[in-house]
Amino acid sequence: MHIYIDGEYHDQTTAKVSVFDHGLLYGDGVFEGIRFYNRRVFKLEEHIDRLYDSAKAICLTIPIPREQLEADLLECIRRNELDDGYIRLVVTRGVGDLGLNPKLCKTASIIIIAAKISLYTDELYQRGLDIVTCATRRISSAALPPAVKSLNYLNNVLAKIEAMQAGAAEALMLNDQGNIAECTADNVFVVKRGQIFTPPVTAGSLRGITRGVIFDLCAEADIPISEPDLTRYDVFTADECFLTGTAAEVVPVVQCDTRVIGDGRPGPVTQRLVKMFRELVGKTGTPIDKTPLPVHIGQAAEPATAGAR
Ligand code: PXG
Repeated sequence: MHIYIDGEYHDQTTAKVSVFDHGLLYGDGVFEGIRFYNRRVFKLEEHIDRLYDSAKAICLTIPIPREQLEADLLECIRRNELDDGYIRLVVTRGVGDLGLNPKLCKTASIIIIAAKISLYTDELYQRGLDIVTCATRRISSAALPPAVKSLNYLNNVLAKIEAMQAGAAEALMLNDQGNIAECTADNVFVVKRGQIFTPPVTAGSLRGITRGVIFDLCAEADIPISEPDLTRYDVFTADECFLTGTAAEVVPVVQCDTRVIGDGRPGPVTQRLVKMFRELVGKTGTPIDKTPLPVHIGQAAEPATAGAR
């Protein structure tokens, strides 16, 4: 594995960060999880935009321009010789003092890992997930803007532990008002009488890029979609439910807190969106391979020297 750290490549055993890195000491940093399919990076611009926005929101300067970061990311995938996979792009505050003050960290560190990922088994995608509501509430947006994809995932990790302890695949996280925010790394959608509903991002969810794709697909397929506040009742009584995320993609949910959703099988709207999503990821995205410069017919491939003229 070729892992990028601040412009240099390391293998898995030598790819290390300092114990003084504030990403480790304080969870001070931001990240993105990005997929590539069929040698194309899915929604690269959107992920890079979100990364720079997250960084800006926490006053973190990413030390290279976005064009350079994109080029480095594509190079990292090429070096790892993968056609399909997952990128973890991390920007930490960098090495500093044993104190919170981020000003003492001279430069942010950039890490790029390209690897394979599979979150759930094929069988779970076919059958659908069981989820449970967890007692851990989503951190209030007044405490930490949920739009910032920060290295602070303890809130989500605690929720995931609760789900695992209950034998469920995912945890449904509520906000301080008791409305649905999201799952631990996925946005939540319900289908009722042919319409799709998902919580507004102001309810405490990340503005997921896959969530955005669902809005685009709904527009294309003429499926009404809106963002009202949702409660557990809406999930229990939904005809269908599904989750979206870069890692999870689009995954059906068939049970929540022992209530069977719909007829207990992935529903037609979910299946249609899964199919549309699969088609989209297969045919769109930023090519990993460098595009060769066009050679125009009748034009010499080599530039003519002065003497030849
Ligand atoms: N909510 C949260 C809290 C997330 O972390 C999503 C929603 C879905 O967003 P996207 O943009 O991916 O549609 C996420 C995404 C991982 C992993 O390794 C986590 C995410 C993405 C990729 C990998 O657990 N979180």
